[in-house]
Amino acid sequence: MTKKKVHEHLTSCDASRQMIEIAAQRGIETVFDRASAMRPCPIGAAGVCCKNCAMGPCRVVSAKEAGEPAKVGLCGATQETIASRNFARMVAAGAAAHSDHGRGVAEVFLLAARGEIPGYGIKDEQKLLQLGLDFGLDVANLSVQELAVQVGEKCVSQFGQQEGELVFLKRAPLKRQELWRKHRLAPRGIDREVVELMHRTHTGVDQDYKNITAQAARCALSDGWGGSLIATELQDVMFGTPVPVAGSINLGVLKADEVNVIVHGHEPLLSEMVVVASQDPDLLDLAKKNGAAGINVAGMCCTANEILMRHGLPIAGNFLQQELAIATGAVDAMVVDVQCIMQAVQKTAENFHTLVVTTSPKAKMQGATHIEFDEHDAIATAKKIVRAAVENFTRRDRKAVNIPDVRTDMVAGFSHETINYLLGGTFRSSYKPLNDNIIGGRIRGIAGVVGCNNARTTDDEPHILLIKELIKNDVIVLTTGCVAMACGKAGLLTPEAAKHCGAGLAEICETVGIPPVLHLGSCVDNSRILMAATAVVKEGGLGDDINELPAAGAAPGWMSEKAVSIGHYFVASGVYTVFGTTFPTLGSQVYTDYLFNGLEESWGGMWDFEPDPLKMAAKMIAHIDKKRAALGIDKARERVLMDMAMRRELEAT
Ligand code: NFS
Repeated sequence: MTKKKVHEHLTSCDASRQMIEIAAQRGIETVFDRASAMRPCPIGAAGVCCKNCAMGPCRVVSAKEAGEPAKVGLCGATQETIASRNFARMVAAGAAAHSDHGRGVAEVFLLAARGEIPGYGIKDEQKLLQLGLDFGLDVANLSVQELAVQVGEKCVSQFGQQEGELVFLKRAPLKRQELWRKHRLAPRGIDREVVELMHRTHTGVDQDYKNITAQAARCALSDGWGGSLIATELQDVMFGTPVPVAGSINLGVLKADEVNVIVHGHEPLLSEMVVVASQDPDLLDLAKKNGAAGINVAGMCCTANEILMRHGLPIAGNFLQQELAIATGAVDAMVVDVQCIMQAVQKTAENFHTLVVTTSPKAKMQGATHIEFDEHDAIATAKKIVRAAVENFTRRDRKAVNIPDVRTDMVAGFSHETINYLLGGTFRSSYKPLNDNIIGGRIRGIAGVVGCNNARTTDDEPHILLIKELIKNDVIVLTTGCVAMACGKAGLLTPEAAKHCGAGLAEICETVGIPPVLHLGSCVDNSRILMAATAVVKEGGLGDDINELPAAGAAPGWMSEKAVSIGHYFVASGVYTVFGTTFPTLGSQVYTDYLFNGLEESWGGMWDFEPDPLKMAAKMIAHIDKKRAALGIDKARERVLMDMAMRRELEAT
């Protein structure tokens, strides 16, 4: 294979391909090089390496692989126990990451509500009111500020709550709530479930894989219906609930003649302020003095989704593009906070003038410049960072700049509230039109396609193949995270993408003017998908619980522990959820079989694994059709299809 061919296989993104080529020419190592130089450990990848005590690590490979009887660990732990513990610990780490993000937002929200920090305010009073009602507050007799303080206190208390249930569980369909109670899956408090899961997976504690899986669900639910939901809701109240907004995406959004600041990571607390600082007249003057035409703020990873949805600011790229962005030589500062930041960005930056700025006390990086985010004076921190970028612009080597001329238009910002308005109209906002179209068969079902990019598969490719196949089959897609960005790059986030749809979905998109793939935000915003699914159930006509909906979830290119937590809370909420690329329990047949086939009976949702995106689509569609048949609405779709076929036949004659 020629070098070019090798690179073509790495990504389906044009801009990335160009930059991989340029990085290779310059001898700059990237994740793609490291992925080809190092194979994943097959035992660890399959979930059967136990390193939870110092008698190990014990590698409990199956008889078939090792040519000998299935082993147990030194303590006697079986494959299924070890695989479930490893799986559960991924859930715990993922839930902790999302929830700690949520806690950070809640703390800043509370400080802002108390008037202790400048710069943050209330942008969505309606949502604040809703939160007040969720917490049973006396909303009628409280001022906005009093309400904000009480909501902030209640949200913060959800993390340390020891008894009872998380308040937002009440938003779920009643049947789901009862199921959670019956199976003891209802989370008591967010931190408590993470701690208990870590305890139970310590060596010599919980030995029953089913029991471990249930606690993993309780922990994951404390993420989806707790920490993540709190993050989403409070960010909306503070920064505004997203409405559809046009933007552009890919490395081509970087500007050769402007100061480029990339905000990379997850928490919008600081990036919102960086946006404000980039418009500061003094800093703009300084930029001009330094020879720049302006200050260009672009996002990366989930921070990108946040600033696009709320400000229409461009997205430089998704997870696997972070080193490639720096390799353009045009990034004056990459500002990072927490999660999904490769340590390699600093090494890449050392080939250029790029300043990597860490901002969180939780996430420092050797060699990077640390400018700690002080929420008491967020604007001052943001200005300091932007000033550093502007000053650094003078050090840019213009001859080393290579910005691929690749960018795509997209529409983002479909909160579940917006879907309500768009489909039902401002005066009769409701999910009824969506439900009616599902019942009538124009829309076959709903898919949530979310998650990361993984250097073990062709970058972006499985997401796009899967989603094109789904929309071709009239399945409307809700997306978040790095998959949402992959869709943006591939042009699937515009109403024109209706051309890829089946006749039924195309008709809806054309009538309403929406893309067939709706960008709902960052990964914590998967909570919006839960809310949308719940709204569809509550609208009526499609069953009484989420597991009765003609719906399915997928993460074709997942890589982070957060994705496992997300997957598990979707499964525990009743969703059939398929992962691609790899699955972390395959070394234990017993445990994998339990996740794939054993859970459905009690929870209504279950896991699956399918690395081929087209087969993955077929499985999701088969599940959707099974649910349509159970609801008795399969006939409606057959009629619609017949109508279309007849119409085509008529047109042909
Ligand atoms: Ni989600 Fe967002 Fe991307 Fe994966 Fe990372 S940025 S929180 S974990 S890689 S989708």
